[in-house]
Amino acid sequence: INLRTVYAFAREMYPKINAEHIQYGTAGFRGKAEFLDSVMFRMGVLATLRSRYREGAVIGVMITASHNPEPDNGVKLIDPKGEMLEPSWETIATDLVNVTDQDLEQMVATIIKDNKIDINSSSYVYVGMDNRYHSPRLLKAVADGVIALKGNVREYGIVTTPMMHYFVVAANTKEAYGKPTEEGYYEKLITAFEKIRNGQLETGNYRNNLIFDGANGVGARKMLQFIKRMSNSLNVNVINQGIGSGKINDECGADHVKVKQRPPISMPDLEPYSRCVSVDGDADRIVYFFNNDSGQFRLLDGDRIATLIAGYLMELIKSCNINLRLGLVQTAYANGASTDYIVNKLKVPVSCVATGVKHLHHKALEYDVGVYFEANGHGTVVFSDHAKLIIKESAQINQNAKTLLLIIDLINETVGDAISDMLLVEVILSHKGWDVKDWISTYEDLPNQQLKIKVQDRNVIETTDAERVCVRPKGLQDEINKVVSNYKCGRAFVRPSGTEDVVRVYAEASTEDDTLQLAYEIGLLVQ
Ligand code: 16G
Ligand code: ZN
Repeated sequence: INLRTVYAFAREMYPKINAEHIQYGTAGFRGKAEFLDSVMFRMGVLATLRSRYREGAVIGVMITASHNPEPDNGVKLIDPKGEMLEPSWETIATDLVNVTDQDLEQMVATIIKDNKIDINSSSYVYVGMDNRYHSPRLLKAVADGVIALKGNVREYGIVTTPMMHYFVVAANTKEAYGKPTEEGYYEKLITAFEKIRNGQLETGNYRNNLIFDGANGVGARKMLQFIKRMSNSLNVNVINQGIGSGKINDECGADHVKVKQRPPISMPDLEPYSRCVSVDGDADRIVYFFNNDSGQFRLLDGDRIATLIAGYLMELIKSCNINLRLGLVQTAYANGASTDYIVNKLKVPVSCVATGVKHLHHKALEYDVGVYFEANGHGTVVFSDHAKLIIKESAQINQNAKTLLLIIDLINETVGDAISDMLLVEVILSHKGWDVKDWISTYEDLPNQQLKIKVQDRNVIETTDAERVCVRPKGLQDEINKVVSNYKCGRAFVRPSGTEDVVRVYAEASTEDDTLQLAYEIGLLVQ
């Protein structure tokens, strides 16, 4: 391969037009779509190098800006087992997109040499995108990056982020994980879901109807595909489907519902306590919500989903008479009441880690069965090989262990998957015969408040202990402690955002007024 081609390609078709330094962060590269062409081309190059480095294993590339507004886009690489890109390659990615067009050829050569990559070996890159109008253009740039290095590329078109993770794992796994196709994905989830439901559609207070807010994103399209393929196991009414004038994530979707604490636009008139869900623009986050009989909006966020799933799995495992270590992983944003409920009522051990999916995922792998969720609705469950083996053995004699095996099939273990999470929640609610009123009455959330504080340099704030303790600037934590001690059930922390140029403040206390006051006082300390 002549690296000159790469250089010529880049200069001719994907010149770097923005000199601003950008960094491969928790969400990969994100920004205004018009500046991303050269980034995409180079990520196609990098994915091909990564595939060759991993001896030809399939590497995934997902083009999306998730819950961001429509003008934004972004790109993330998926490693062979469906996990996020390895941290040392995040640094390589950052270096590669920041060099000038003139230095690109040299940079590629350096990456090849440093990592001892056989440039003539085979490679495979899978690429998919969300339904933003600039995504097809950016997908072509990624594909051209692959082709510049004479790699193989498979284009999936419009898919959810978790679908891309599924395709990569399915392609790289030798055992029967599922087919690396869109149909294979539907088939795996729907088969598991319908086997678990076993024709039982409504039990106790559980009703079979659901409003699904698709955020005008790809989740809406895929939900419609699910509905087409499901026998009547679930009646889903999809709103914000992304047709007409609706913009992705605009006044709708999981982020809007969680942050603004109100329903999305285009809601039909509903009976009180009707079950509704919102997913985000690329369908890797989900929250539930409803209105009660006084018309008050109530949210069932990631914490609620996590406690529901962990409690159910705990029960199921106990009923199989098998011994597996189950744990729940949260972040500092988890409502204190949820942690209290899961530790003291359900007796499930909880660990707390720093914000960002990769930290949660990593920690969850330490358990036999690790449930993890961020309060914003991103989460899943991971099962160790040991756990799978034990459950399989038990399934030969135990019906509940058989159900557990189906649950494993229903779960997208690689990453949070809004649709898979939703199907799991539906299974649990129907099993318990619960409506949303039953679900929300398991515990009472503490009032909580978040603030964004603009500062000169957010990185002067350094934290430890899963972001719950501030170690720098010196003395700040003592001041925070002093303020917090004046509030009943008070808890607060500050951390620099990983995605915006702000410091975030989180506060919770026993009353709404106290919470507002506490957040305000902590905000003053940071400013
Ligand atoms: C990213 C993270 C998300 C986290 C958020 C926090 C991934 C895939 N996404 O979107 O998990 O909640 O950042 O943003 O890891 P912040 O640092 O600005 O608060
Ligand atoms: Zn997302």
